[in-house]
Amino acid sequence: MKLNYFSRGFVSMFLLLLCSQMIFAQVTVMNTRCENLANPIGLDIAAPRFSWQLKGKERGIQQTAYEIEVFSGSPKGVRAWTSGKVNSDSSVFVSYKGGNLKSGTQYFWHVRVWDNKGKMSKWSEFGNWHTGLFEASDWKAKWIGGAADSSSEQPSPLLRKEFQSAKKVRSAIAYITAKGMYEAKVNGKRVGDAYLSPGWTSYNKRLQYQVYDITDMLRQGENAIGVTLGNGWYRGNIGFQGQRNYYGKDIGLLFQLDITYTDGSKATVVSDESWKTSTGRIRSSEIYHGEIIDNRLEQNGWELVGFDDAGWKPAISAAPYEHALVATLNEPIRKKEEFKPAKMITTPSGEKIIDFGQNMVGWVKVKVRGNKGDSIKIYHAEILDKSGNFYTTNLRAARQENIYILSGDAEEVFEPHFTFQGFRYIKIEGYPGEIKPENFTAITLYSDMKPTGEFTSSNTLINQLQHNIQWGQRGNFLDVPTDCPQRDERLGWTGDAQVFYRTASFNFGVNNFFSKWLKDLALDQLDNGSVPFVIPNVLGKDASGSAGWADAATIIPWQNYLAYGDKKTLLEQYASMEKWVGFMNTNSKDDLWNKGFHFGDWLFYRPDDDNDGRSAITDKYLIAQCFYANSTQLLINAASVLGKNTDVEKYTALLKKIKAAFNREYVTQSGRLVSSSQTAYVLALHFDMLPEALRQQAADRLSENISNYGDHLTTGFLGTPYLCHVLTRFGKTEQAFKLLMQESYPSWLYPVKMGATTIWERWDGQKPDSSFQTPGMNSFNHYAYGAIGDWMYRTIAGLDTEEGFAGYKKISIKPHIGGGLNYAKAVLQTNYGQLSSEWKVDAKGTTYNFEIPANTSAKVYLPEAPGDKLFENGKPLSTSTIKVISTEAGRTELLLGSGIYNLTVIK
Ligand code: RAM
Repeated sequence: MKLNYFSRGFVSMFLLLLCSQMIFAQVTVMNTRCENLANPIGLDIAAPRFSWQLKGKERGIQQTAYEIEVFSGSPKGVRAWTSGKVNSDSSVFVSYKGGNLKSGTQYFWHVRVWDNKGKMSKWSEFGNWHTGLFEASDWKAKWIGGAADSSSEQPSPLLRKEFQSAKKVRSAIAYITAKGMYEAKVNGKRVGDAYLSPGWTSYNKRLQYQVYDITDMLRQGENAIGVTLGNGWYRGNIGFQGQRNYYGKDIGLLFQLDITYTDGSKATVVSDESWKTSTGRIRSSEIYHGEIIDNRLEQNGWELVGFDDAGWKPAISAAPYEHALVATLNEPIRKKEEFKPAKMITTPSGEKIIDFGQNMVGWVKVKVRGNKGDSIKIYHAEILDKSGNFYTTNLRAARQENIYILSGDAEEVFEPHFTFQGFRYIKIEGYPGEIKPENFTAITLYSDMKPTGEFTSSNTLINQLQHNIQWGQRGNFLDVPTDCPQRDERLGWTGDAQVFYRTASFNFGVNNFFSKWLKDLALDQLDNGSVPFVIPNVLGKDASGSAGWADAATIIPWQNYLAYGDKKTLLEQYASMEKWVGFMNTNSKDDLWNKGFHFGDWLFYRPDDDNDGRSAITDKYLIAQCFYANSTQLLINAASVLGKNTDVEKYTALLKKIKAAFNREYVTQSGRLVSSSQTAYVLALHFDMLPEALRQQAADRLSENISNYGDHLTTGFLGTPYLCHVLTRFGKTEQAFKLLMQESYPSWLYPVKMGATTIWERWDGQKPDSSFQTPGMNSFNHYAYGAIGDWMYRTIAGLDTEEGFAGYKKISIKPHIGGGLNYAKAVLQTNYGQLSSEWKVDAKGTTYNFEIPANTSAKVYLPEAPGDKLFENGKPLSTSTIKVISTEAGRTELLLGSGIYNLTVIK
């Protein structure tokens, strides 16, 4: 047959199409990240790790090989590395293995993969990262300080510099940090969208700098830089004993701008004594106490070219920073949600109040018109008292008030810079004219972690609880995990962080946030291995070593490994983990750690009318021994993942002795614990302290204890996170559901019923008669008890990483139906992609919907009996390709490859 020209063309096109279909797999590579971030700027990691996700329509997609290419300067630049085709199913945390990376350089990378059908994907889109400054000698800038005046107010120094940018700019990269806090402007525009920079690290050990691409902000010719400094954590009041200047008396700036012109020539603008300084409108700023802004003192145009700075002084040359300058690893603090007033209230005592409807962390932007010298005061509170008046006693010494003084020029807009407030309500004083809702906007500020998890159910109270948990995390993940955001505390309490870690890792991407904080933990750890109560440690070395707090050193790195498969952080923390176990070991006698100060099961149930001995007191040394064992176990786990076999042996032998000592000291022959509290049984069971034969009876005692309290929990910070997990493990999920659904105090839903919008520090922060718990310790935004979120995700929805496989490479889905719910769903953005589990119950039966990301597989355990009728997409399961691993009474185990599944069970 002869083909004419047209049909020949058609056929070859068709063949080409067919070929490309054969060559290119159905999979696409997407969501590429470098060190968990999309196109990060300022990484000082010598071998950054790449991650990507596979997407495709088919089920059961697995990666069999990958290839990565890295170029410097541009996607068409010099090739810095090619991995070649590597046979591997790794798509998360694949390390760069090329030559040494250069300082201050942008690198571009892409990746392609081969799937389990032998097909190759297209190259991904290019991702990039910009390296930080690897060597101290890369810094040409000098530390400078600003104007100070003798007033006790400590006004914010302003620093300015004009410079020429002679030619057309190809790139302009600014490296900035401060002792204190900074806000930088170039030609009057704010540099970047991060707040409270440079964030908080253990400043007496290391300080993070930030990197900004400001190419678009420069003009050919004259340019101006203006930087404002604030006290911040560095020298402001921090800690609850009124202390100041913890890290030093002087704040300062380090600024370096590296310009590359289009002709390839370079110029650098640095902070030095040629800069000028003065003060302006920010008269005082303090983290706890708020900010005072006096617009009458604004130096108009000071951050612009041509400003007359004749009256300004030369910047003071400041002492260089003596410790490590490091690039920023975690997401910066950014402005997030905005809230308009929900209600305007005049209280019984006549106060003018705005209710924003949500307890949050950030500040309020205020618009106003008035006369020169008018002064507005904005006070912040989390809650109203019994009579409906503004309540601030629980803030202790923290004033959290912003004072704005008007210049009288047209409309003025105020918002603070170097402070933050924990609040739902504001009280306004001195506002000229009518207080109108449109002039007040609440803005939240927190570390810009990626939202990764959602849990929803058919119960609105539980949904509100989940909302409160997430809002507790938003407000308190402010560069460090703080205990609370409002009173004179706001510190990185280690205990709180460890109890909440697992829940946190469901709700948001916290891998970088915690990797950064753990570095400070290791640095602040004492030489004897003890771990401070708070990180960064501002309470002194004696404030350390409490069981359940110091164990953040072992618990968080391990759980971070489980949640993300992050072996590098585990390896980096290993020495710190070992040191902490070493501390407990050194302080033990006959393998019993029963020395030192411990917070114990902090804020456990202790009713006011406690004359019937019902306080749920747990022996603090019993607790300590449990955590000693747990930390040792986690050290063994880490050692085994990291291939440290001698350590595995050494610590396994130690663990045996720790448990034996526990049983000698705290357990009767029949298995009763010396403290018959819920927490005692929970810890003993969760950490496998008891011999196998004594476990079930202990679980029964726990269960009986709960029933004796009328299905109420009595646990504090340390028992609460594991309580429901232990009940589930010992076949008592129904009782765990009862605790979760309990609406009367003490319970998770009691605060919800009382109108909470965040998690409270205490089970009864506000009593049923609306009176308050003791004001010295009564935060309404304290995430610790939000640790129940972990059980909701892992047990109700049943989402977990399979034991022995970290980071959801292999998944376990084990839903639990109960609590009167007829619907529950959890979604988690894993490193591999979206994972979800949903169940619905109705009269006909149960429906399950699952989504399993590509390059993973999931073992699904359905609580159904073999006799039940199982369907996939309406067809009997037996006719589908789904592999049934096993069936036994009350359980069917399936193996699912990636894809979307709909399973129904007809009763
Ligand atoms: C409180 C903190 C924190 C707790 C410690 C023991 O002051 O708020 O929540 O961990 O004490």
